Amino acid sequence: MKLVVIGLGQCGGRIADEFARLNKRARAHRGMEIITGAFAVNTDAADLSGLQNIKADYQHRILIGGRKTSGHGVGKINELGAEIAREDADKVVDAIRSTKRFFETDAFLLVAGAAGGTGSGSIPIMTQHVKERYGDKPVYNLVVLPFQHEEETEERTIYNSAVCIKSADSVADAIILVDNQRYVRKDFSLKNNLSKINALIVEPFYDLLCAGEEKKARHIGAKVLDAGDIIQTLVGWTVIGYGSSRLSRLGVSFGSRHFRKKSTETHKGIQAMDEALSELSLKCNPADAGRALYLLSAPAKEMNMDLIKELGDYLKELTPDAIIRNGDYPRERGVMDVTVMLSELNDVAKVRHYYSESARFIHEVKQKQAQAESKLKTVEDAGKDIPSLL
Ligand SMILES: Nc1nc2c(ncn2[C@@H]2O[C@H](COP(=O)(O)OP(=O)(O)OP(=O)(O)O)[C@@H](O)[C@H]2O)c(=O)[nH]1
Ligand SMILES: [Mg+2]
Repeated sequence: MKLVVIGLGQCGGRIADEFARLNKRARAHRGMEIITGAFAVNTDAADLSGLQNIKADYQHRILIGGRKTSGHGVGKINELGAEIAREDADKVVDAIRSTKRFFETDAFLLVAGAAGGTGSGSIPIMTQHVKERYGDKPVYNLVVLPFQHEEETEERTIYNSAVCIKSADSVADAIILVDNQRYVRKDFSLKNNLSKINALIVEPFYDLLCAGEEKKARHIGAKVLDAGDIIQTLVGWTVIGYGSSRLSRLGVSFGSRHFRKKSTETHKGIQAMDEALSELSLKCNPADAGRALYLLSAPAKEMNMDLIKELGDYLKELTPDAIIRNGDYPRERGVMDVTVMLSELNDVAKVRHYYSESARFIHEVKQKQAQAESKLKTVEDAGKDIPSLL
């Protein structure tokens, strides 16, 4: 599958840059392209200069809102991010049109952090414009949810997130939710290592995007998971996960029909799928998924249809209502990898939490405003007989 990736704001831009890196890796190691164009859009010129893999020209690193922000961002006011996106959307749409191999693109992926200003405000607006202009291709969003400490210390964090995801949900074909806090849980030192987190966020996309682009027979599975399968799976709220089991050399000494080898393979496969499910990009209940997919990637000799079926049965138990698509991807690396996507989730606790907390926030803001106005009125009343110099 080939994507055009557009990163909005600092978080979005850096993750788009990471996708550009993924494409370089696919080109160097697998001789294929998985990203037809990578763009970063920001109101902050310094953030754009810090990127490493996205082409450095103004058509790939796109500065918007120059007059309004003088190149310094919108300071977490996502309404302003949205307004600027509305004014400058054509700049972005025109740049996409210049993508060299645009005709090969299967879908768009727009990326942003929900809690900021530029990315949070502009992602729904840009999604709308891209959809209007390129109606025949699906447009997906990847939205990064804030760390817990941000939710606790900055009032606007939750409100921005709620407004961003609600708006994105009304325009995007699917929203892949990624919770920053999940990566800290895994390894606390990551809290201050955003680039490491970004690498972990994009990693599950590598095999997923590559599998359908293989041209060499020895890397083409019995059941190829291609762009069509992914597009059929991606609808509404979505999460993604990735797990890996190291293969011991032991397996090689048995013939492929040996019962011990088969049970080892199954065990390793289930172990990788368990990891993928416990490391999903956002905590959710798999039973709420309406669609799911899994991709098994391992050396050809370690894979067989039984293993794929057993993984399918296992996932079906956890997602009884989901239509499940799958694929196998023969790659030699001494590991067995499983990528899982759960989509069309009909309930996401975190989304509900943002919505209900924001409703309270809006109420509190209104109350505070009313209080402030009445205090101001008291001061004005007290000074009404004082002469003014103006
Ligand atoms: N995973 C990840 N999250 C990031 C990164 N940079 C920022 N964030 C998160 O994104 C949110 C802030 O959004 P930013 O992208 O910094 O904001 P912006 O879109 O540039 O908007 P303004 O700076 O307000 O104009 C916070 O929740 C951050 O934790 C990053 O590189 N990776
Ligand atoms: Mg910024």
